[in-house]
Amino acid sequence: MARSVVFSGIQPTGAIHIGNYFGAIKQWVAGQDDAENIFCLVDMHALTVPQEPDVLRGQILETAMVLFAAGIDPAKSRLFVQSHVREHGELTWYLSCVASMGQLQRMTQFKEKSEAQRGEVRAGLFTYPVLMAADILLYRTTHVPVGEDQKQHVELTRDLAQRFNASFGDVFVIPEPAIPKAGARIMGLDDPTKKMSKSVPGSYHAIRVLDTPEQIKKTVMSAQTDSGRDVRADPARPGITNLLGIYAAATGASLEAAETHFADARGYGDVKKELVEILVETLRPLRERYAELSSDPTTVRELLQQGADAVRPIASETVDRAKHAMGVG
Ligand code: AQP
Repeated sequence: MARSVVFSGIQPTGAIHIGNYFGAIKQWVAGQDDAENIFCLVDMHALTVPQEPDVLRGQILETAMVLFAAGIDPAKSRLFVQSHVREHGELTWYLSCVASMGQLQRMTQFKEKSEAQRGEVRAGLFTYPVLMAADILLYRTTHVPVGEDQKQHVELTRDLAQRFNASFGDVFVIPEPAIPKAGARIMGLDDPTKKMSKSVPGSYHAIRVLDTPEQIKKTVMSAQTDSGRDVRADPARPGITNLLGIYAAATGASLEAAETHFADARGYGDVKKELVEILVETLRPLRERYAELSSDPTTVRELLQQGADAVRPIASETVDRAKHAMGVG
């Protein structure tokens, strides 16, 4: 049977936090032997919202180092930067001649994000899902691990691929969304009703994987909690539910097991103290490997070039086939 090809992307839009780590990166590392994995630093996607060029450049390298430090192994998986493979932009054009405006207007993420850009909504934000479709289709991807919030974009990718194949012949593999099991959706510590995000400012919003033990302690101890002392997951008490979710994600326990573990806790303070210790220890190896890698950025840049060199021929062949099928090139 043909091996699965799994494509995953991450935006270099800020410091990687434990939501990215527990929700995605940790699972990417664990799945490296199960399929052919392609990991892409989607820097072109990052440009759909304003970025400072030098800051962005630094974030691309830092995100790569975090991924290698977390255990992405260049001997097993491909890790590269999207803009290093020109075919991403090229296929986007051909697919955008198949996509309809109506389809793109129905994307809920565009509606949400364009609210934030009120006044000057960028065309790139509108066509972002077509670039994402190109990312996926270039590599004959069979599976795309995505959270619920990105599922609509994978459906669009499938639709574009099916439409293209129906009009021009069998060029694209139709990918399947793979919704990860234990949906570890980590919320902001300053506001547990909002998803933890790289681009949300504020020192007490996120725990970054490179935070020092002191920073982790400060952020966890300042986490917003709810009224009452019961250590129990409950949608009406998002603060403690989030802390229990982080504990569960860090230890590999279920949410129920986390509740049982803290059954004798005297209040939120006990939970927070233990959480600090667990997070510091869980993230320690990553932080140490990052320190080694960051002393040798040249090697990391070389690894990224090798990743791009390895995937480019696949991308190039797909674009050539698509162009030829459409009657150009
Ligand atoms: N809070 C979260 N909990 C669980 N998983 C999360 N992911 C992101 N935030 C959480 C997962 O991390 C992977 C890479 O994310 P991305 O950079 O491609 O997209 P994102 O969801 O937009 O990430 P951020 O941190 O919220 O960044 P910004 O602020 O730039 O938008 C994805 O698999 C995502 O599900």
